[in-house]
Amino acid sequence: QHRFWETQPVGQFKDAGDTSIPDGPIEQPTPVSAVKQEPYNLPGLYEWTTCDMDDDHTCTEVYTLLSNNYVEDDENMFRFNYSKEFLHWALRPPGYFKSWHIGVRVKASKKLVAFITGVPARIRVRDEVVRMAEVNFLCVHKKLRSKRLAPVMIKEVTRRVHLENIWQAAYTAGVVLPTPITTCRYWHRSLNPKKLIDVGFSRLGARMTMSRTIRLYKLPEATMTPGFRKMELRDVPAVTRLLKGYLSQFAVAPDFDDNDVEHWLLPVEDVVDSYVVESPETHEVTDFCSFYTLPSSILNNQNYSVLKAAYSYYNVATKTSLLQLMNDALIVAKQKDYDVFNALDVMHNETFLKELKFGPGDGQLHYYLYNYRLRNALTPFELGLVLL
Ligand code: YNC
Ligand code: MG
Repeated sequence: QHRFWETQPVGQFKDAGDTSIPDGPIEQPTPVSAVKQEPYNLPGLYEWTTCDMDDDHTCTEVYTLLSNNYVEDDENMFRFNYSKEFLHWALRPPGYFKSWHIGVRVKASKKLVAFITGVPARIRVRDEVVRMAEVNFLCVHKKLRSKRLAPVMIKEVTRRVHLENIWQAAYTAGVVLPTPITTCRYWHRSLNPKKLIDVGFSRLGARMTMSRTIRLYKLPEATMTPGFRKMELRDVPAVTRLLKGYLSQFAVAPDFDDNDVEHWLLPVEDVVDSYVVESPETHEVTDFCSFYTLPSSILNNQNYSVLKAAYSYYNVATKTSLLQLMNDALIVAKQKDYDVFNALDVMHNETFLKELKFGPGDGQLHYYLYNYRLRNALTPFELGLVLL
């Protein structure tokens, strides 16, 4: 029933529980010279294009395709609305390959109708650091769905990843495919409960009034931890150290160096926000938290068109409690006018979700590895990886 995925080097459902198959790569690499040199064939009306994300016009075309055709919730009330600035950031990390930013155009009109991307990453799986592609932004225009275009796009990105001598990938999806390494849930913390209820994102609880609900989610005006401030360039080495220490305990996590931290965690306005706690006495950086900005378009509402959402990214608490650190993250998100703060139940997030009044969402997020088998699924709290 997975005509395409059954042909791919991924954990197959039929092998679940088979302990005779070892963990690790499913297929061995071939010499790069043996990788297919020509792109896969597309249906005749379409052509491949490499999207130059430094080109403002191309970036706008990608933005427009995604804003009209990318991921929606199950009830089709909201659709992710990644900003151009976000796409520019997400697709150009250290060592990125332009050739992994792949579009499909209509030959006649040159209209962009499909997209898929990879970016390079070093991901540690248990004791092994593996060069991988993080594959994201797979999108086929609504009018071209169910025509088996997605498998061609996945094969083409795979080919271009192989051409860089990389043989593994990590990705997430809302759909179940062979075979998740773990399944996570999003939790949501209301910051602007009135708007969230008005647009149908949340509902008034049983025996709750609007004013009681607003009071329930009220936050202090100012952050509470002494020394809590925005992360700066000079904090990169300390943040890298904190992250390395923290992420080492998870079964699957990125292996970040200073360059990665500078790219992925240094604040970019309306894209990624990071805060550190600098001890007022020793000036040591002891804690760190971050979130990224991913608005959703609100479909079919008279009063509102955008939901402003913050997504918990990487957080490390050593001196401050994680609870207090995340409460400060909520406070800054509220100050910056976000409507909701979202977090997955990965890493140690379980320890603050309920206490800080996050509620469980419907809809799950499945994590996958390509060409790397893990015999035993992980629990979400063994996972140290957040993909965008
Ligand atoms: C999906 N999300 O199962 P089977 S997440 C992977 N990820 O194959 P068709 C998916 N595969 O089951 P459509 C998938 N969704 O027959 C569907 N599939 O084996 C599989 N939605 O293809 C599906 N973006 O073209 C089936 O389907 C086959 O026209 C059917 O296109 C699918 O970015 C899609 O949700 C998702 O734009 C493009 O529905 C379309 O429906 C769409 O007939 C809205 O495809 C947006 C959306 C997905 C977001 C994401 C991660 C993608 C990961 C892809 C896998 C990467 C593997 C690693 C490659 C590098 C390897 C190295 C080394
Ligand atoms: Mg299709």
